[in-house]
Amino acid sequence: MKKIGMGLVGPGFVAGHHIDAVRRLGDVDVVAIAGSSQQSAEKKAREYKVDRAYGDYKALIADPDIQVIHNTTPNHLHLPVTLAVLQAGKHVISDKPLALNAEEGRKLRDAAVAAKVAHVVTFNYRGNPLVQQARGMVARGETGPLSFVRGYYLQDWMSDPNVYSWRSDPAKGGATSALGDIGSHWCDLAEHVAGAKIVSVLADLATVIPVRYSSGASAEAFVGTSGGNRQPMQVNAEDLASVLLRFDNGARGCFSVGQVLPGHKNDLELEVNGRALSLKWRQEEQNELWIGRRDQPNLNLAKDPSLVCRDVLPYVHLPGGHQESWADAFRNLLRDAYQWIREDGRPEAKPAPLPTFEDGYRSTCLVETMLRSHAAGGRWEQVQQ
Ligand code: SOE
Repeated sequence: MKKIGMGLVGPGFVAGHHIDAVRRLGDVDVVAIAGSSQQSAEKKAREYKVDRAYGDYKALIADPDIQVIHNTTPNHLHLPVTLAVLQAGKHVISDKPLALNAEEGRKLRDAAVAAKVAHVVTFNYRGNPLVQQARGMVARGETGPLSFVRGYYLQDWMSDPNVYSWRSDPAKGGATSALGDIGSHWCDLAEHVAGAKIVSVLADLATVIPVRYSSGASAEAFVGTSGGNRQPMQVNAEDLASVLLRFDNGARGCFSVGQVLPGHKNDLELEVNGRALSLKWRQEEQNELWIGRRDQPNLNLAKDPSLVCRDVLPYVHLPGGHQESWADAFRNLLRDAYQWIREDGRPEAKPAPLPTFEDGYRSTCLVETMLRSHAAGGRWEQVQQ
């Protein structure tokens, strides 16, 4: 089988996980990476054992050995880099959020559809086997009609005021921080599992740490800080938010996000309550799905190929009791993406769970509606798309 040539632009925190995941697929060749300068690209290329390095992403896009480009740059570069990939007629995998705002998100969705290529946004929690199990149970009516969808996505890596990341800089991260970075994951997962769309929101946002201290370099996610000469930086974007939700199937919901909550590492939880039963999944205990009932004992369904539904089996790689993890779910998402790429991105060949630029655009609309709701003093706002 001829290998597919892959190139990556933006070798920061998540880039190594993209490279690791595609290497594990076996039929993808990591051809090159592009960074902000030739020197930094070469350093990263050595680290990731990639042969070619480009200091200019346009040169990487023009490389004839590359058919698919992963965009893992900070948010403000999503639009120019991804548009250039689409203009070159190449397949594209973009990190979330798809763009800085809904206007940019729409541009990218339209350009992707017009380019007739595969376009994927990394809402990677969809790749977890028990997420797919929960989605199937809701879709088959096992939960009964949903009345409530709730949860949270909490982290602590921004609790230290010495963490100043591009996410806090509106020019690079956009007007939002926690909602765009991790609220986008939660809402995508909630809609994906519930099989329903959020139609209106009421949001309350807060900036717990309004002044951060920058060393000049953008802090990587989850990496601790060290001393040095630091400049105070005013931060206006939210690092904490709570949102009430209404869904198009009549369900109500709510979720909170925060990145300044000590002890919460990557604590994403989603619970759906149907009239017949409830389901709860937590990212940090991702090998179990809680099933809650009123008239029978509650139980924890283990991620075990002999216990999950048949259509979930491609997402499970190890027997029960053998824990699978974030990286395995990430690889599942990219496996689906490359399956679509092998089909040349034909819309009818897209694997059903795979998130596209349509989902990425939708997410930018949801976050924008939440910002609007908060700015209006905490008012119900309809999602416009
Ligand atoms: C940082 O908050 C981050 O890396 C997110 O950007 C990812 O999308 C999430 O999966 C883990 O946390």
